[in-house]
Amino acid sequence: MQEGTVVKAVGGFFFVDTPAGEYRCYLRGRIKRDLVILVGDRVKIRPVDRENAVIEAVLPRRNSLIRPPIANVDQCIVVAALANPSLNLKLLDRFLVVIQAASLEAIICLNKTDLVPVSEVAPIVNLYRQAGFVVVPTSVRTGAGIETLARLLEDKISVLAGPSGAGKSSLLNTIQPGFSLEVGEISRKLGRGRHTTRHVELLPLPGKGRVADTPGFTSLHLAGIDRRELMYYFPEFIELAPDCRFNPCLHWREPECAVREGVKQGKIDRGRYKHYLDFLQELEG
Ligand SMILES: Nc1nc2c(ncn2[C@@H]2O[C@H](COP(=O)(O)OP(=O)(O)O)[C@@H](O)[C@H]2O)c(=O)[nH]1
Ligand SMILES: [Mg+2]
Ligand SMILES: [Zn+2]
Repeated sequence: MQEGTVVKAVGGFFFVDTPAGEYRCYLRGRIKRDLVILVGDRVKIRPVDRENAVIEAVLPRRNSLIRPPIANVDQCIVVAALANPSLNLKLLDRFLVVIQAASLEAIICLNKTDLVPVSEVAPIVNLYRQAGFVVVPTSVRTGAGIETLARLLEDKISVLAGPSGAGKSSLLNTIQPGFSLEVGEISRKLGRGRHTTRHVELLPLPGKGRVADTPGFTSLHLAGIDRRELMYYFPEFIELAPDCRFNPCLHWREPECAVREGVKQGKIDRGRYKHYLDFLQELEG
């Protein structure tokens, strides 16, 4: 038996990447009924010949996403353009919440640095680094940051998220020219058109990493997140929260709240805190 990762599911077959190469696999009738196999699943296979194999077992998942349907994702890279389309920090913060709520590591890629002066890039990079995130400023035009981004994708299963036009496809094409993903393509409307049946595939990157070929987190509803849980997706709050007078503290109107104090003292960014309150209110209904 061999262990591998399901990288594609097409027409009842599962393509499984193993140290001995890729196999086209099918499911044994016995386990077919009670198993839903997702791209990203780790499976045990029994080769029939050098190209075909039978899936004997599916290993427990670390996590799974619904849209796109994919298991065992290590991280999600939020790609936000610094300009064109203009940077929307509330939308970025919303992406960060939704990604962390799905138990994924969130990494921020600030793309199109070529379109804004350096003096405008640094404050945003610092803001999010101080909040506790890994931030990579990139430009497909100048090549800045591309190697750093490529290194972050090594050996990992990643999905890219972020608004349409931010440069997700361009970045992947630069890292792996073989992809030839369409650039400047209008975002696909889910639930309509011929793309709805489009399969998910984990594309191979240089350095053994893989990336989902569809943008992740197209739905950014906060629904399902507990209001008391929201604060954990603002990593910069965590350090200060133990000093709040109340426990638990929503860091909203409670007296002697260390997080609010941190905002006043400039330890926590006012904009981030505002977005936290906005999301908290959104979760009230
Ligand atoms: N100036 C500039 N334009 C970029 C950069 N990256 C992507 N673009 C352009 O932005 C547009 C949208 O890119 P695309 O990769 O399709 O974005 P996606 O919707 O996130 O996949 C295209 O016209 C790209 O050529 C960059 O770093 N700098
Ligand atoms: Mg694209
Ligand atoms: Zn508090």
